[in-house]
Amino acid sequence: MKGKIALEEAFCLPRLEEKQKWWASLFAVDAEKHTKEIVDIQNIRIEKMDRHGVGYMILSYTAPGVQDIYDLSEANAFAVEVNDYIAEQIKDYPDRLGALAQVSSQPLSYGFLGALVNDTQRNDASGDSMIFYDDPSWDAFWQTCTELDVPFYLHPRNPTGVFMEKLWAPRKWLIGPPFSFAQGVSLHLLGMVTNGVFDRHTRLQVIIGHLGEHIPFDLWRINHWFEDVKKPLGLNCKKTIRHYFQENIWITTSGHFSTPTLKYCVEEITDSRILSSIDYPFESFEDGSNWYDQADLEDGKKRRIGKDNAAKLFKLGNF
Ligand code: GRE
Repeated sequence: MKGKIALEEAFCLPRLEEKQKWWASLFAVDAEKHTKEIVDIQNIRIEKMDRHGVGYMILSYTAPGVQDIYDLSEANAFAVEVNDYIAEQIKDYPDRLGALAQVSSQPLSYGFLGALVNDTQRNDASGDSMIFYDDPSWDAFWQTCTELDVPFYLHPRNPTGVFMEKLWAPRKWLIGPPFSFAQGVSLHLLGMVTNGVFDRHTRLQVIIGHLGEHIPFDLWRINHWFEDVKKPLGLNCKKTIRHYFQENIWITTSGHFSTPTLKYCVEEITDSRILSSIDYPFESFEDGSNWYDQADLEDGKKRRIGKDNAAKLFKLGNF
């Protein structure tokens, strides 16, 4: 399929290449290749886009990014540096490359298409304390997102502090994509649902990757327990979990290239809330694109998930 739009696609600042090499060594079989790909914006990436029919790519800064910096002025400075850098890198490719802003407390600027946050914000040096965005103190931020009418991508990050030590370190092979990433993001997103963020900000649009970070597979059970038990006990979010998945939440195919699983998600949450993505360079560009191109999916659905939904959500025009 030509003109696909991909939107969970990472880059890293070249000055942090060494740090990225270390990070890649934790996750990537070929850390050298991974590092080359993640610091590249205009060469390897665009060549792969041309080869695999990706018309437009929305880039975001790799995890944990700003969310790992607990000093506010340092966090602000890093967000500004990243945003300045990517704005400059993409400015000559308006038809091919867009970006999501890194945010700390600076306003969204540069015509970014939305913002991406890597799960919880570290709130101290130890990593024991973290900030979730389901607290009413973040209402002004959500209001800004809805006023600007831009979506917010809730991306995973690595566990920190005592949580890393007690829960994950003894089970280290579950850290990251096999399990901990989905656990972190699904806790955070369901916290936003149950703590009323989408009731206070009814137009807010939040995207989660990896075919919904396990939540779609539990929709029936979550819905049953919310509606039949937790609401009678006091849970007071106004709509059902299924409603929020129709009105506020989007999922992407990033890093989850399974046709039966995608079809299941289409059945549960419809093709109008799903966006194709790769998760490059954590996953291979070739695997993600070839899988999507060959997936046994009706043409209209393939087109909507492959590009039309993203073009509309990000106001990109026709692809
Ligand atoms: C990511 O998307 O940020 C990511 C990592 C490490 C491994 C896989 C992955 O940071 O998808």
